[in-house]
Amino acid sequence: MTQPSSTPEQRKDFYDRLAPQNLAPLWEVLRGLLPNEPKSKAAPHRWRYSDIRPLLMESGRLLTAQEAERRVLVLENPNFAGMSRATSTMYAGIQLIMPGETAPAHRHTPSALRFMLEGEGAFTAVGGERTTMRRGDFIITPSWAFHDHGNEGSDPCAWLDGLDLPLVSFFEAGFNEHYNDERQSIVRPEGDALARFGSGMLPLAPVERYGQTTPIFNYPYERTRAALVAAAKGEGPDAHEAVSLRYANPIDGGWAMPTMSAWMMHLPKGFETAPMRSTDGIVMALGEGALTAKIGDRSFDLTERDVAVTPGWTWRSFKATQDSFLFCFSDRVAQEKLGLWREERGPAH
Ligand code: GTQ
Repeated sequence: MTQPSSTPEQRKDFYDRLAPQNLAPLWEVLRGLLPNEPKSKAAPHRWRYSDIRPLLMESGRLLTAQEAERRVLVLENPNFAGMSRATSTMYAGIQLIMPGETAPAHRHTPSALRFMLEGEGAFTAVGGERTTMRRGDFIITPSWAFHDHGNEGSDPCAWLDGLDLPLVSFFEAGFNEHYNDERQSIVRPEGDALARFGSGMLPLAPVERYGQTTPIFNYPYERTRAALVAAAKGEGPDAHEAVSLRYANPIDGGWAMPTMSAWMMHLPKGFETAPMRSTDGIVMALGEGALTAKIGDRSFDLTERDVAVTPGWTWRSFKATQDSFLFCFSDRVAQEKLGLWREERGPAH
C-alpha cells in the first residue's frame, strides 16, 4: 500500500492552485455533503398572533394593499433573517386586507395556500370564481393561476400565506405576470368548484383545470372540522398523529398541491401525542384550541392563530389543553415524489 504523506502546507499549496481553475478537493467537504442524517439549519420557532397583530394593523395604516401589491408580514425563521423563509423550503407570511381594498390580480409559478385567521368579508378569486374566506378555511391558488383578494366586509381580514417560494427559487423556475385589471373577471358562480369536485362526486368528462393542483380551491373549515370530530369519535386518535386528515385532490386522491402538503390535526382536550419526526420542515397554525408543542429541545404554548415551525428531522409532540385543531403544511409531497421523505416514530406511551 502506498502511503502518500503530505504536510498541511503542501496541501494548502495544492488547494491554492486548484481554486483559480474552479476546482475543489471533495475530501475537505465530503462529511458536510453527506451527513449521516439531516441536520436542519432552521430553528424551532413560535410567533404569537398577539405580537403580530398590532404590527400588522400598523402596516395597514402605513400603505394600501394596492401600493404593497400584497401587504404581508413575512414570518422569517430566526436562522434565515432576510431570506423570506419559515423553514428551509417554505415561505410563510401573514397577509392583511382592509375593508374596501383589493390586492390586485397576478399569477406566478410558485403555488400559494392560505389559512384564514381573522375577519369576515374577504374573498379570493381563482379561475374566474370567487370564494368567501371564512375562519379556518384552507384556500389554494394554483401555480400560474390568476388570483386577486378583496375585502367587502367591515373588518380587517388576515390570513396565513404559505408559498413554495424557496423551492421554486432553488430550481430557478419562477415566473410572474400581472393581470390587465385589478380584479379578474368572474365567470362562475361562487361555490361552483366545491359543488363539482368537493361533494364526493366528479364531472363525467375528464377534468383539466389547474394541472397537478386540486380543482377545489376552498376547503371550508366547517366540513374539515366536522370530519375530524367524527373521526375522533370513531377509531379515536392515533398515538403519534392524533386525528389527522389531509387535504386531498379528488381527481387522483393525492395531496391537494404538487409542491406543498397540507393537513389538519385534531387533538381532543388532554390528548398528548408520542414524539415523531420527519424530513419535512412543518409550518403550523393553531386554528382553534390551546396546546403545548414540544419541538426539538424547545416547548411552546400555542393559543389560537399562533404560528410555529418544526424544522426537518426534529422531534415533535403535542399536548392539548383544549380541543385543538392544528393546520399544518410542508414540502412533504415534493420529497415523496423525489423518493426522499422519511419519518421516524418514537415509542408510544
Ligand atoms: O397573495 O399572491 O404572502 O404573491 C407572497 C406573495 C402572498 C399572494 C404572499 C404573493 C402572495
